[in-house]
Amino acid sequence: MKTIICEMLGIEYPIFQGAMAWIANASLAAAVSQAGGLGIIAGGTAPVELIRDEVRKAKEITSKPIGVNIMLLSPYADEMAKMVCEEGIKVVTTGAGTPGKYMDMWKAHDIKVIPVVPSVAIAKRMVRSGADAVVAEGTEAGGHVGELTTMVLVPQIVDAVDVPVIAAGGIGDGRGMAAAFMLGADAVQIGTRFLTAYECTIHKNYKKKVLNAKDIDTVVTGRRTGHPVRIIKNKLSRRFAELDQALAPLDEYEKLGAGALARAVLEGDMDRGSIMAGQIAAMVDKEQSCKDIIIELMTEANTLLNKSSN
Ligand code: TUI
Repeated sequence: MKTIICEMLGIEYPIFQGAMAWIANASLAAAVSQAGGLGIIAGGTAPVELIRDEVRKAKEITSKPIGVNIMLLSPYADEMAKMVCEEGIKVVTTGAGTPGKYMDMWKAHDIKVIPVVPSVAIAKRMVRSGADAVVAEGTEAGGHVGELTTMVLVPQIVDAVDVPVIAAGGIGDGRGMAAAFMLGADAVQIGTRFLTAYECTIHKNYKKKVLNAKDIDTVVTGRRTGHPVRIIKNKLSRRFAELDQALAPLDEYEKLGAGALARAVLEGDMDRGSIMAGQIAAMVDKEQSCKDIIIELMTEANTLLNKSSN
């Protein structure tokens, strides 16, 4: 299943690994790239030298293409934007904002720019400013999310822009992948399924939470702040709900959320930590290598798509 995205990026399979902040490091991204997908190192809100190290480590593990995601709310976004040029990265995805001001610099370094977008209007704006493709991310995804579902968002963006579209949010197996292709996507981006990969180095408590999650176990917190975030329900999500109820000042959300993702990922604090995961967590029930995940996805999706074309 070679698509226009495979050709554009020089990858074997049309599967991106979602750039999960504090989670998508050299170990995970290199394993996905080595298996033929596109591994993406997440910049998140980490200092730039930490991410530069991850990029260098990943390049020691694999010579295949590796992407970097720049989270545009990060205080280090400007430095991160320069770092990808210095390190010879050829694919950049962006999240939580518009990367227009970096576009000329990235183009001059022959970098393919693929913003993640939650709506048609933002997708069009990204393409006007020079995006090579867009990731259409539905609200089923984990982390910072928009309002629209993948089912609704992907076909509308496919119709609205003339660049390849990568579908994200709620895709965790070959059925979801095949469905995304039916909606017109040229690739998929998958985050949550990779949380339980052997090469994913998050705390074992985090993996257990994902493995045990049921269908209604995620919730979107902080809608009032303008930065809604999907996490697995826990004490922290209930505290956020209390702030909603009390119409608390918005800086209280910030205080509660500060450092919470790192607490979950690194310390395994499942009460006060922010356990970001998509709705698909309920369907993740085993630990596997990235290679096995990708083979399973491709086999299932190919079988379904072949059946539908007969
Ligand atoms: O970025 C994500 N997901 C994320 S980022 C993250 S880390 C974080 N840290 C602190 C605060 C918030 C998050 C965890 N998960 N997904 C991609 C995404 N991008 N979803 C939505 C958007 C988006 C939203 C608005 C992209 C562009 C946009 O443009 C607004 C504008 O008008 O510029």
